[in-house]
Amino acid sequence: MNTPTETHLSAYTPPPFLIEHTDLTFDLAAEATTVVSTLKLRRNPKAVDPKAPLILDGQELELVAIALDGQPLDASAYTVDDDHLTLPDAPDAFVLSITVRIHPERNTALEGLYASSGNLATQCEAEGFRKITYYLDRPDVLAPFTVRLESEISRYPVLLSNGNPGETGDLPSGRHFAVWNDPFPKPCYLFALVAGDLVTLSDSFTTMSGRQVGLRIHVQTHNTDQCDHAMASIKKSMAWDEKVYGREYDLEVYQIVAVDDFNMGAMENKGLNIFNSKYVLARPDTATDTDFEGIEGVIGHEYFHNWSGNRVTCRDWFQLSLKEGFTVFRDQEFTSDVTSRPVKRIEDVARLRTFQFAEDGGPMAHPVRPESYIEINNFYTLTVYEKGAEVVRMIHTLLGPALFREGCDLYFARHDGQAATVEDFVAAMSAVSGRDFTPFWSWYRQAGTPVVTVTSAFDPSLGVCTLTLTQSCPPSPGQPEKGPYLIPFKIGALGRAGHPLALRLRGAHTAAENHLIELTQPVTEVVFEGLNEEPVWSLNRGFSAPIKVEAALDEAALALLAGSDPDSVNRWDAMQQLATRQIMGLIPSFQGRSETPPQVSAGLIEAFARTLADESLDPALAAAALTLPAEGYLAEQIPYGTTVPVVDPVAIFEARQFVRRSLAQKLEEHWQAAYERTLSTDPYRFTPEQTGKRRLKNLALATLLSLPDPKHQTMGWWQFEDASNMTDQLAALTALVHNDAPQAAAALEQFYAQWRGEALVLDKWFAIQATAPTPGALDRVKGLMDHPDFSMRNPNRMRALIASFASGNPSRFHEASGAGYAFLAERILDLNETNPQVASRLLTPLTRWRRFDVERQGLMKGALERIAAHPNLSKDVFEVVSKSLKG
Ligand code: B3K
Ligand code: ZN
Repeated sequence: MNTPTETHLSAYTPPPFLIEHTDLTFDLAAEATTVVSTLKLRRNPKAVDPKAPLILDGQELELVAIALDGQPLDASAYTVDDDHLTLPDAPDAFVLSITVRIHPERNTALEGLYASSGNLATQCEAEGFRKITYYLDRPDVLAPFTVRLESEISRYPVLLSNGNPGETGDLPSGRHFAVWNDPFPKPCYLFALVAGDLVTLSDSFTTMSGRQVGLRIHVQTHNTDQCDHAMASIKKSMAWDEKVYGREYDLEVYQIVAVDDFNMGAMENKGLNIFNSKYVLARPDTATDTDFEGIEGVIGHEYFHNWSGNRVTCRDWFQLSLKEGFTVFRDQEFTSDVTSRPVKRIEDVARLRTFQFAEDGGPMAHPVRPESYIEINNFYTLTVYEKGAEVVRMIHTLLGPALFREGCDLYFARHDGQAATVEDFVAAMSAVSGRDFTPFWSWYRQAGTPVVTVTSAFDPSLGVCTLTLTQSCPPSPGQPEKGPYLIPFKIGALGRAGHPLALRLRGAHTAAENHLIELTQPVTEVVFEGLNEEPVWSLNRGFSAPIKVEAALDEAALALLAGSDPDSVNRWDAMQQLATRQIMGLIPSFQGRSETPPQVSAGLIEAFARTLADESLDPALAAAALTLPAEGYLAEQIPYGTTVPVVDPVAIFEARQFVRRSLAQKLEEHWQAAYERTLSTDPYRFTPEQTGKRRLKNLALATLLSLPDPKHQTMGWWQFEDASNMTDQLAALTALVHNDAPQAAAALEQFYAQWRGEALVLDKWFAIQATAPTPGALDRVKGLMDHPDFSMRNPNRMRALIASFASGNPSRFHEASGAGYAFLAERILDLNETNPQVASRLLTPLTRWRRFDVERQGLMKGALERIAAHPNLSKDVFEVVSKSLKG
């Protein structure tokens, strides 16, 4: 293989040609589809070279015909290679007509036009349109589209594309056609078409200016009873974007199609969103609370893209976070408003700290706005999405909600119909606030997680407390030195009795319980005066910046914050820190490096007891506080560097399990009481009240089942059998299987028999078995690969088994033999050619090889080297493997 080339942000130039109108005609069939494109082209007055050739992108296309202004082009007038069609002497303005043939049925990469369950669907972002026809496949070339679809009626009765519906009709020989017009200029990555045997559920929404918009969800016949929640979510999203951002929908119809084979979650194609069915289908008995929340959030996300992404799109793929970070921020706020703000924030913070921080510390670390890539699909990351959202959130914090809204309005007004940059977004925020964002830019340009170290010096005689805040950021690949960040750091403090302290800054006249300190220098000193007692600091409240905070808070201080901090995130975090310290402290005992028998501290037990007994606490927040930090988060707490200590996933698992069992045993009655008081016979509803109770109840169940006690196991079995909703049924099944209860096998069998016809539920059945930390996990996974319901080709099913095992079962995946690594490497090579995007994602656990002991390092590196040596590596896999071995 030739080494793939890198694309650099610094090499951006405007497109040499623009497209004034795009006209497409499809003659659709899975075996062979013919695409006729008619492009109205003209030279871009902003082109660097006014004589540049026209170079269209195209891959895996059979060129059938090509004509310029209606005249067939002579073969000498153009060249074709694997990736391009080039016209060296293109005129200044002309119409180019190209006919190509493609083969959706052979498309296993699920990018471009492909077949799924007998239907046809597209996925074009980032660079999939070039697999449909020759085109200027870059986001800064925008055109209105007219699309005509033709097919057999019986095979594809429903024909959909972007925009507003146009003419439809029958054709001879049992065929029909449909025309779609999208008046809003768009880049081709937002193009979509769907053809298939689908049922359409219709509803409508009246926009703030009184226009009626048709809402349509298209699904396979057997799924029609699982769309109510999705439809309600669309309406909520539309109403929310009007209320909070003043953004109105712009077409006559808004459509969603659910497909079973999809590489990621969903896609915001203009007016025709295509979704992984996982993010559409839900019924109380088939979907969990988490699924319901995921659907609402993803529907919101894709809908919000209509403005942040579609009406204003990205100039180039380096600007990806311009639409993704911003839209994640928007969907997070939406979910906060329609569910529970503190619970949502805690979930997001936990995910960011566990997964994004790990990415930031690994070989694939990159800034929110990367400077180069080999394969852009590798950059749809937690950094671009979740850290990108945190960056927007910090702007929101610095400006306050009113100015932030003004900034958004200005950004949309200035750039509607354009392809914009991160600079444009920040410039709008700067214009409305008069603020200089120069010191803020580190967040977009530097990779890595900044660390803020806090020391506090209290002088009781003067009543003065000095906080010294020191920021730094560790090196990351290609960025050995980092400049300082502008960090919005929210703080408050409690007195020893747990009451909030009013804090007065030196020189200020008034005191406040909350302060927003802007750190811009490597070291900042802040002095508070008039204090009667030493403050217990509550730092980075609300997780106001995506950083690591290092402060030497003792156990008593953490216990105080865990019980009394008015900031929900920090109250939760204090409990996490208590538990983290406890578990980390026990690791040596489980590595045979400590003589003293392991023991759980009285302080932690007391803190858990208090939380469990506090009936006034929101059950959802109680559950969050009582959930032990995830193994991945614990691994993150071990310092980075080449010397010991190193991550030992087996000892982490055992230490965590020991703490869980000890808390179960010592507080058995508390857990039992919490379980009983959260039981309910109310019919299932997806409300914050109900989901909070179920969460606490199912945490209590899982904790109790960690004790091998027949009484609890029987309780688990009853819940499994009696459950009236999937949240409770799945929680019981997981508790039985993961704790190896005697009922586990029967429950698995019964669950399979009950749900074998529901693909999404069956995914859960595979995932539970793949993540069970019980012995023989790898053999189980291998065995399940032979199950008649398993398929490597369906991304959801593949992830349910393979990715769940590799990323969700660390103690078994990392078994010392290295068999897990060898297994994963084989699966990656399996998918390398058929579905490179998905293959590349599977690499994540192996990229972290430097964090482990010498033996594991050798085995993981060996697995990576085996992949690297493969002769036909896709760009996707090549990039991640080579950066992992180097970085
Ligand atoms: N924009 C799409 C993601 C496309 C991924 C391409 N590999 C979904 C989203 O973020 O809304
Ligand atoms: Zn998105």
